[in-house]
Amino acid sequence: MEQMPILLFRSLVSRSPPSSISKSKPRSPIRKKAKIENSSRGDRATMEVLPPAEILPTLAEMKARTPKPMRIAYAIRYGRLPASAAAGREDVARCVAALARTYEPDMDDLMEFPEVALKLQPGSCYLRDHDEDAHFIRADPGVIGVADGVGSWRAKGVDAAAFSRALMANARAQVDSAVPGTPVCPYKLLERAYEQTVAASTPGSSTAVIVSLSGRVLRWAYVGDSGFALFRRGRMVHRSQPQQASFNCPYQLGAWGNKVGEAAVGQIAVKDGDVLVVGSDGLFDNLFDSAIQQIVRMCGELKFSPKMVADILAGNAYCNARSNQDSPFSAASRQQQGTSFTGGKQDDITVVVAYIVS
Ligand SMILES: [Mn+2]
Repeated sequence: MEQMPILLFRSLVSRSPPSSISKSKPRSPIRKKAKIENSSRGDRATMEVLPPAEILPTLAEMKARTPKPMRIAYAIRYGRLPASAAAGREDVARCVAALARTYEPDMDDLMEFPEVALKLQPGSCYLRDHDEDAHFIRADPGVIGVADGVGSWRAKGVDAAAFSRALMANARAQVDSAVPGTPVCPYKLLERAYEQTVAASTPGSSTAVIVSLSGRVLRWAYVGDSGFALFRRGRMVHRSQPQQASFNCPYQLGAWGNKVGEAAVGQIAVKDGDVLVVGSDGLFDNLFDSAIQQIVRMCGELKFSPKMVADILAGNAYCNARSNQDSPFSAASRQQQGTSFTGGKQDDITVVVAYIVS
């Protein structure tokens, strides 16, 4: 059976609201090492992961805004209630049907270039672990950047956040000093920001993604596993493919790292109503694409703001990182190195969600 993102499940299906979880009896702190060592024994199956305090208001609002028939429908879909719970409830049956609906992206739309310019309506959530991610958002002229400082510098006594922060600060400053109305080329922006960051002898290294919207075209440049996904009518229509040298070792920008010339670049025509999700690997290593899509779809149906979507995505990634559920990280490790652990990757989680609107 399809797995429901933990927080959605708890928030919508359980009787107690998420905010009451923190009132339950105290639990021992969860450490990453212990998690990986114990995970194969399955003894964390009933472990409860507390949602991060930052997103509790969003979870409470999500619960308040989700109609009861829809909550029952989710409980049926994910096996918490029998299908018979919809008997005689036309409202519940309608919600069950809505959840089962298949969304077909209209691929012809990808080639369409109508005249009206679109803009970004953004919101973000940053849940810190070592606080080495950095990001910036400029709704006008429509630029989003996310960078993730490579943590292994920490062991060498280097500030692992230095490169990601300087890279994003330099990129943001470039955007802010540009002549208004000038379209932003993500590759050139990343290149200049990188050159400035290296010229200042900034230590460390970082993965990075920059996306820009001008007119009706979304453009991108990225190095490593900071990435993005684009959704149309509830369906993922594009997803960046992480660049990595080996398992858990992404391409990275730095004085001695990969160069901007190795960046993946591209563009895609977008439509009014599309949803863009940009994030660090703290998001993409902890939530499968299917779960991200499910959350984007549900939040769209409930008319949530981009900020709420970002909170819910980040909150689910946070809980998955600390759970014993399989994750893209554990699945990739199994595939690439034959390991058997399940669970996610405890990490900084940066999520920027932007609605593309006219
Ligand atoms: Mn990371």
